[in-house]
Amino acid sequence: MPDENAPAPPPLSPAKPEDDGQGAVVVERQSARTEPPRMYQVVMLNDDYTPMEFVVMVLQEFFQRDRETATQIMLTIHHEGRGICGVYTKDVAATKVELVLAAAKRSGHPLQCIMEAA
Ligand code: TYC
Repeated sequence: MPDENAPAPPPLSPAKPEDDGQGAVVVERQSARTEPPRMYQVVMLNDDYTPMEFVVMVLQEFFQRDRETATQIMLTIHHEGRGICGVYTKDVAATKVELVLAAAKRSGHPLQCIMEAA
């Protein structure tokens, strides 16, 4: 049933002539509604060498997981081969992957982390 109290959607913005500074008038119509951004999941992969404690620390530090949740995610990765650390916009996901790989490299662990369209 339609909700009569719901606010009306914003009207389409009208085309607005603009002076382009070169003697021509440019008319542009902006689309009224912006699509939500595509989301990307950061996925961590299992290996036989990275210490469990390091993975838990990474999940707490870079993905803001509490210790219990971080441990659960780490165990999922350990048993199933991969696990989702979090879901973010593209730039944020890419930054998290870089941070994890840099931390792993600094510590001499082969931990791998990738991003995938969610
Ligand atoms: N399998 C590793 C071990 O037994 C632990 C581990 C968990 C490594 C998750 C990587 O993404 C990973 N030490």
